[in-house]
Amino acid sequence: MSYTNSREKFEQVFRETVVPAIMEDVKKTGIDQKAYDWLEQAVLHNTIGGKYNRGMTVPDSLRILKCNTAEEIKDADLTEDEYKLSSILGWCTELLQAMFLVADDIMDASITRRGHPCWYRMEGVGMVAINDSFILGAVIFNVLKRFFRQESYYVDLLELFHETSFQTELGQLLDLITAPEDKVHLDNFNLNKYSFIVRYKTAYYSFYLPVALAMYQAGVATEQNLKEAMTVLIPLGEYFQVQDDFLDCFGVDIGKIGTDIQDNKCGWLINKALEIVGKDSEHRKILDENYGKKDAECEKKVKAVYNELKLEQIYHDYEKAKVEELEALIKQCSPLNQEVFNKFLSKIAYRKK
Ligand code: GPP
Ligand code: MG
Ligand code: MG
Ligand code: MG
Repeated sequence: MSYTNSREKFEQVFRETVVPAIMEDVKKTGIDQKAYDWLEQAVLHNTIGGKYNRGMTVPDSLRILKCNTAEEIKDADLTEDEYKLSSILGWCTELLQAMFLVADDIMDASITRRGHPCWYRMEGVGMVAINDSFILGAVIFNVLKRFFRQESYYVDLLELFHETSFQTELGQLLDLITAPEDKVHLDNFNLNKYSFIVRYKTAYYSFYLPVALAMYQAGVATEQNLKEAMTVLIPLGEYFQVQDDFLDCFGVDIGKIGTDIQDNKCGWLINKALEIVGKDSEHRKILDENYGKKDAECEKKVKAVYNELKLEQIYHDYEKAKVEELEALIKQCSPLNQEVFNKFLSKIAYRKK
């Protein structure tokens, strides 16, 4: 069988293997049917329907990393078992993402996600979503135990999920306290702080994690390989979050409604705008008066400044330069890693959603 990976095939592993495993552990506790059904809904609502860029990267990367040379890649295949196991690791990254998104949408007061109401805004859910977020995180470790307990790299997987969660939570902390409600002070923002926030809240879990998982499964997680992964994937993740920040304001049909301006976020657009307008200008005054206000009219005024500053064009220029920079960085890596990183870059370069 020649290797194919598709959303459908990847989802099938979830529905047929991962969800039943999760639910079997829940059933064993003897919890009542209503809670059982609730959890199944919480799991499905918050995992199915995404792009699966993170999750599908695990099998895609394993297929490459199994090879000895770059020439072997085009004919390389995964056995059914390898595909299934790596997809399970992929689903663990998707579950981690689900845990973060459920909580993030509450913290960011978001309305929709993936074209549906955010979980906490679903009928009858509300703040139970906080506990559901914890459970989405906890079941990762049940799944790892069930399918990877006997592997030599089991402890590495546990440590990786723990460390990555910690990094993401630190990033989220800085993201939140740099954006206090009703205390707008744009001098608090700068690109250094921005870079810390996005590396920690997004890059580690979205980019380093799935590739590092594949390296462990392939048995190639040497210090050198993990270091190369870090060197490329953290900047790649930074680029991804810049895209997310751009789309928050300028995206069309992205399945979620942007909240960054009203939420007073230290995002890429406001940082760029501040850089351009200087400390003492008419534009700066408008930004000071309207950024971070829970008011659609104020949000419009900020967007009008962004348009006058031609931030859309500045973003497109940034994006082109960034992709070239990442390609150059990737060229310095070992041949197989180059293939892994290029594949990941190609999934997100110039994305519109
Ligand atoms: C993306 O930020 C970062 C996360 C979703 C990590 C959240 C971390 C926690 C510890 C809860 P974002 O708010 O810009 O994402 P989105 O635009 O998808 O809401
Ligand atoms: Mg958010
Ligand atoms: Mg957020
Ligand atoms: Mg965002």
